[in-house]
Amino acid sequence: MPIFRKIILTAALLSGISLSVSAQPFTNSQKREQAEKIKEACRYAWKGYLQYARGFDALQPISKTGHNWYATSFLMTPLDSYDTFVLMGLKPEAETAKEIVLSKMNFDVDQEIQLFEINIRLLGGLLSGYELSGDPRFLNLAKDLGRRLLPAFNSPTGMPYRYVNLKTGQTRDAQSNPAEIGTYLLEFGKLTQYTGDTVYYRVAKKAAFEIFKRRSDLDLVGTIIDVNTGEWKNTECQIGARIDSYFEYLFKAWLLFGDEECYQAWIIHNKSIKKYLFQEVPSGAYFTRVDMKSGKETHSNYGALDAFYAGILTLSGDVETARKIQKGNFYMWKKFNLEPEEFNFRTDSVLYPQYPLRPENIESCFYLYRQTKDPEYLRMGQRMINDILEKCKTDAGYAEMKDVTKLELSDSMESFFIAETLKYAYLLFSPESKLDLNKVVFNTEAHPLQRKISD
Ligand code: DMJ
Repeated sequence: MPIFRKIILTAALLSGISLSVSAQPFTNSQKREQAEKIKEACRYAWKGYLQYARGFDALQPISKTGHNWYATSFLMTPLDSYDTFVLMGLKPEAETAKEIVLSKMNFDVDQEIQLFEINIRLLGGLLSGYELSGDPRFLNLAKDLGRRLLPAFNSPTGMPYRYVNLKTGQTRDAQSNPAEIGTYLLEFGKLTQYTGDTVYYRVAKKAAFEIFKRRSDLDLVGTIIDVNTGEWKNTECQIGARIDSYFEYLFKAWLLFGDEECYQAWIIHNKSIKKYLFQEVPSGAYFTRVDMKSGKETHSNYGALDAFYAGILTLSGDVETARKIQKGNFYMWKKFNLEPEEFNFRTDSVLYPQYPLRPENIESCFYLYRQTKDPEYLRMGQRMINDILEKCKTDAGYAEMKDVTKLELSDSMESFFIAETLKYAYLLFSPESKLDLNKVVFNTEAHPLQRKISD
């Protein structure tokens, strides 16, 4: 039996969870209609990019201009979007995105880049692009980029600096965080598979385990750490910004490569996350923030990024906890009709009101629906994606919400909107045959990576 199903079924049996539906099922034609609507939105967002920002990293959908992260464009939107177009069967869009990337991408530039973002969006996108298309030019670019990222790991601890120059290898910024240190296992593991060079997985794993070995006696980690000294600079533990994908990759490195040490590390962290961070209040369950040493609550903030953890719990077989968290996730969405970046789940008040088109809440719905087939998650996903498509639409694409309480838009459409938000929403309403979760693992930017090398 495939491992994913095996974990799920065993966990469901052990916890006595009923997999039966608890609400009216969606008909296939309702699902198809919703999937088509999302596909159409994807075409629309891409059309805006091509018309106003072709060749740039991203579209600014209000000023109708292009935006680059750095002095030179790294074609974030076309590369991040390519596999979404392939999964949606949008052939002309996929061809154009591929052509833009393969004809223009150049990493031989004297440019300092942020390691984490370039890894999850570009390296992840190139690797999934290669696996989906078989075009070796994607793989050659991935190898070239991977080699240029390696100098970042030359710190006294082996934890990477936040920035590295693609040409000179010069590094900068030792004040980093678990997410920016521990989110390379999947992409670098794939590079090791494809190049035969063990250095990639070795540095990625060392970096993640340098964090793990500095966990507190409570098995928690902090938010900021100095990669030169290995000293924690901020000891607040939470599962959102700056830590999130460190936990995600420990679990997924096991799912993708069968790495038992990563799995054990995740089990240890997850046990403590559930013990010290998990909180139930009348509106639902949330993960709070605590000091990594005392376990005492520091801030009862919860937000859009934290919502991903229900998906990881689902993948790990803990559907019972995932369902509770998803109830909180959806409450946060409904309360503001678009989730805020952070709110205080104890006082029910907004802390950071923006919504930059993030995917995590819908992503968790996708995993929960795949596992339970409970139409409740289709309803949640439908409400969320339709809110986005209605409230964030502009003449040229979709825009970030500056303030969910005032419905004011701001001039940005992040590349993860097509890469992740629309992809997970589409997959939620599509037949399972579109994407087999036994065969792929999504990186944290929703780039599907195959569990076996196909050539
Ligand atoms: C994405 O770039 C990735 O999902 C990352 O792990 C977190 N932030 C954004 C989406 O919200």
